[in-house]
Amino acid sequence: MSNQYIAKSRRLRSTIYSSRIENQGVTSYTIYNHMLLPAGFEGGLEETYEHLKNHVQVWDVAAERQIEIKGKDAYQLVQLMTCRDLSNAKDGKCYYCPIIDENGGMINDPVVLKFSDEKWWISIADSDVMLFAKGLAIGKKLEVSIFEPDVNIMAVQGPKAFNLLEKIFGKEILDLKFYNFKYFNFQSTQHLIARSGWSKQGGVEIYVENSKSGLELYDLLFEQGKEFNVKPGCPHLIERIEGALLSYGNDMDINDNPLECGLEKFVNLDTNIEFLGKDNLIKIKNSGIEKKLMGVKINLDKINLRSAINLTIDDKIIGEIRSAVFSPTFNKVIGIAMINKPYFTNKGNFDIFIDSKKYVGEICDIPFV
Ligand code: THG
Repeated sequence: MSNQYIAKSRRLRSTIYSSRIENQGVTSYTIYNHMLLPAGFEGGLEETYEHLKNHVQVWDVAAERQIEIKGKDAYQLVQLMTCRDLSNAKDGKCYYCPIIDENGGMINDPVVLKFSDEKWWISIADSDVMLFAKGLAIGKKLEVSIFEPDVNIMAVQGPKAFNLLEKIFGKEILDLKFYNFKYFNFQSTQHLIARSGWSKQGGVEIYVENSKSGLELYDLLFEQGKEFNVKPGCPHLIERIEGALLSYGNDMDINDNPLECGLEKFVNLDTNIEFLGKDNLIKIKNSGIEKKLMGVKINLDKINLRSAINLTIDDKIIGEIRSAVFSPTFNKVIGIAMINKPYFTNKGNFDIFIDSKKYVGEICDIPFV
């Protein structure tokens, strides 16, 4: 098999950190929101996994783009797009929100930041939410402006994240609560920092608006982080599957609704908010879902999924595996699969064929335990 390279261009946008990570051992990229998102670093998947779980990493996640919704009708538009009730949302808080279409299909699963009723950021996964928002706003004649501000997130993740952050920002950073955000002073500027991030190891995300100062901060994190064994990193396939953090476009897409994706915690059908797809989601809830995202474990020591693979019982398709990786913790391949009714309640065994060889797996709950 040959190795291919991504031909970089203006359209596949670089980030303000690209030149840094390319001197720090980035080995692969994926494309996310038309932007480079690092996908691997020197050392390989298992070594970087151990490192993330024991130390601290700084990630270039600038591809988690912000869509700013600003103006008199900003709340109305944000609420129109999500089934999560944001009517009591507080300024300075983050909300994980399914964005759905008129059928209840998943458009995106962003983190939404509320600054005020009239200013929100939607920190999107990989789909063109800005265009969807603009269409809705134009159709509904809403008084809003919608644009992508120049914000480049770097995440600081890992069990030693706060040891490092405290050295730079002082004790105040330790008081930041999960899914809250605040501006913190750094040299002569301020940076928005949220206690969040796409790992279960703890840490923050720094929403860099001033790139010169952001790069100074990036460099300082590495200088001050030496004693904590800081390394560059990126969202980690093993860690995120073990923690069941969903990846839009991989685990779910517009053909799946949030109830099927296990996101019922973020679906509010009993209040009087107005959002697209509400009637359909109520119908789906009443009749019950036909498929559900579940965990799977397979007796295999490696896998490289490029597309979904069917799972079968006695040659009958019972679902498909959508993300998978070998987990050193479980010493098996683990994955996230969309499983048809009634198999998602039975949690039995299934067969999977890879390179025409048959392997056996079992359905389980996520997060994996
Ligand atoms: N941070 C920011 N923006 C993002 C992501 C992020 N945009 C793209 C992508 N990630 C969006 N997807 C997710 C998926 C899961 C979570 C966050 C963003 C997540 N979930 C928590 C969990 O499952 O533990 C639950 C959060 C809650 O309880 O409210 O963190 O990572 N800025």
